[in-house]
Amino acid sequence: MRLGPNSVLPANLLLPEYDRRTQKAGIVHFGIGAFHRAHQAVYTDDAMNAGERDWGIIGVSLRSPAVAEQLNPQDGLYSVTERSENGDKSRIIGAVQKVLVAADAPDAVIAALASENTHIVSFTITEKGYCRAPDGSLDFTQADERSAYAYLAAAMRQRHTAKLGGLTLLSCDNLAGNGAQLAELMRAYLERCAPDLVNWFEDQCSCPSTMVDRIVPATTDYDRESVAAILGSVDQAAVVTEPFTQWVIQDHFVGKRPCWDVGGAQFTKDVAPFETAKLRMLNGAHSALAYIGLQKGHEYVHQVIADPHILALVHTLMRDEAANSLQPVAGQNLATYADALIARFANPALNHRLIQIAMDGSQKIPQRWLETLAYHQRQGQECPAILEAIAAWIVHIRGVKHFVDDPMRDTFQSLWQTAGERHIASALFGNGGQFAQYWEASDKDLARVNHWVSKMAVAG
Ligand code: CS2
Repeated sequence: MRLGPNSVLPANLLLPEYDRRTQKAGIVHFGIGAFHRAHQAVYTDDAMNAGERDWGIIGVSLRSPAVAEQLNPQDGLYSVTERSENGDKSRIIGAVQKVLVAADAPDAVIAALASENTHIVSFTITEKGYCRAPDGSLDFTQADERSAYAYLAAAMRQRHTAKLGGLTLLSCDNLAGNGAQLAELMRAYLERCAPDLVNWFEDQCSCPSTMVDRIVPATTDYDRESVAAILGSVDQAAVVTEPFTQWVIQDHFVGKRPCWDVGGAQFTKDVAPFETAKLRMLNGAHSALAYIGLQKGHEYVHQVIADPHILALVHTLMRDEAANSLQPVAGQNLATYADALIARFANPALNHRLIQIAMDGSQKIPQRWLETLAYHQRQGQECPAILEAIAAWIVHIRGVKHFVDDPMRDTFQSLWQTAGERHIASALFGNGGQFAQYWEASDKDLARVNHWVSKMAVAG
């Protein structure tokens, strides 16, 4: 039996405590993958369990029907299972009302965005979903009529004409200054495609920054089976996650917002210290674990962290390199943070695949590694751990051992072909290199990376 409103579920399971049928949808969410379902949707469910109303979520997938096919037959219901050494703890989330596939139902997406009930549009579209050119500006070859920007612009026009209020656009992706970036990119889109809406957007809409954190491995068949054993129903939209969750949100909303703080979210004036620490320490270490671990033949994060050499490298990367590039604010203890991250990575029950983290490195490494490298370069300091990680990434993007899932895959293939093992690091990070705008490596750094690249390439 498939999970749905009529499922008979175990008595100890936490269920939505509000009448789902009478809730209006206050949120439209782009990119309703596992991360959103294990994170923002849970905070929204908590808020409605605490008595808030009309914060139902309409999920949007831009192209793929997969999540719609998982969730719609279940009336939007799904389970979140927290998995640790101590076992599994599941609950049912009722916040999601339905999923629209924009490519199939563009007008329904625009209508949802333009509805007077909608106050917040949130995003987990991954780094590449923002359609940025390498210099960070909007790339109009990607930002076409199938991008989130086009649906937003069409809806903004309707809201403007109908004299409805603006929207809060809430980026929940791992970008540095994600709100500010989204504001820039949206404005650039409007300037070209709907210039008469630019002022309305600037006056009526806001784009708060957020730091989101929860490790959510892609759901596997094994996960779905083990969750079915708990629920007594088959949940095609099940998500399995770690117990830890964190959400820090810049308190800059143009309309109403749910009391996400009842579920532990923090509203604050300035997210940057939390966001930068998370990107450079957690995500920076994650990417290093992924590329180095894959080189060494590992499959999961917890396996790599058990390797003493890599654990030492991750300590150096987090403490000496990432944390030392940050200015902690009151209440932020970066040493404790690093320890907590290592403990989370070591969760043996989670089975977080390295290849999942290795995806889209071109979109991730600027904010995870290169900003840290550039900071220390200005101070005249070295970052041996990140340099070793860079070498592992360079070997990864050659695509010999693993498929390179990255929008710059073709560029990387041809760079490797023309530059070869001896010059590839320079083609990427040397003067005029692909990523030199973020960090231009010194000759000494290049020599170090080259040394590692040839060592790792020999090791296979
Ligand atoms: C990971 C993140 O896949 C990745 O690149 O580093 O998804 C990470 O698990 C989350 O940011 C944790 O909050």
